[in-house]
Amino acid sequence: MLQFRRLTAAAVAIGALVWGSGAALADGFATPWQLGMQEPATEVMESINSFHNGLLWTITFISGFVLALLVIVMVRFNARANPTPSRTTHNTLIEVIWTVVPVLILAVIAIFSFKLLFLELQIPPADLTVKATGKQWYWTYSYPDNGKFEFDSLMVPDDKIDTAKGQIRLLSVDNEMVVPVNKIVRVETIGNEVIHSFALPAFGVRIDAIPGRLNETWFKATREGTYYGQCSELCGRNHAFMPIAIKVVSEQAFKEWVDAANKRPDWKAASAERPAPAALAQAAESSIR
Ligand SMILES: [Cu+2]
Repeated sequence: MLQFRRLTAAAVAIGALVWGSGAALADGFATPWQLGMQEPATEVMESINSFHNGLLWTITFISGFVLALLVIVMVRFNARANPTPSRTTHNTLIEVIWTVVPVLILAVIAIFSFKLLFLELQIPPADLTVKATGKQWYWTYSYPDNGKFEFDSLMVPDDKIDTAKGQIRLLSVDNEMVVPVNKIVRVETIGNEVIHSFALPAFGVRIDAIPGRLNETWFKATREGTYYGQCSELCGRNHAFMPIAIKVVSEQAFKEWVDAANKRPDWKAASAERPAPAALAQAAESSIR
């Protein structure tokens, strides 16, 4: 009995630890011992989260129910406990039930699933558009409705990372994509030479960036902060070193940032005229170690 109590206490302690670290989730990136998904920062991600949790309860209940039936069969109807088995082979009512009930469960899941798909794929009228071009191996962001500037976003290499400034290894970049809070942002993605994938877990966004084909998605961030994602399509040697960082700021701060961006001659130049980022090869090299 004492043993059992000790075990329970240990389980509760571990649970509290995991739960506690889960509650203290950092915004925008994964943390060690994190349980569950990242803290949602858009309505879409909140819906994905609740759909995921609902499915988890459903499959847990179904698995528990099937397990319980199996245990009952093994205990009550084994050869020793039940030496003369029943000769029953069909029971129409039960057969109808075990066909219809799973169909109903799947239909209910489908309703919620389609609702979520429509929410993700029907792009509402956007307040601004940002084009994200996946390149080997960094992202270029263009702002067509805010003065047509564009810039490259490169990962901060290990030897330049400044944790005092809150930079995160393998996630922080030199120039973040900046967007205003509570505004609908349409993201257009395209690949420059191979397929990349623009993914941001806290926003519930993941869309391929394919050469020669413009894809689009959207998000509306409901909280200010910096959110991180990674290229999610194997795109070559430095696939792991082209993170996506999105800074969500107030509308006023966004306007100021746009004004400053429009004054940078290097950001006004078209990508063909811009020199390829020289730091890139070196940055990737130092991170691979
Ligand atoms: Cu990539």
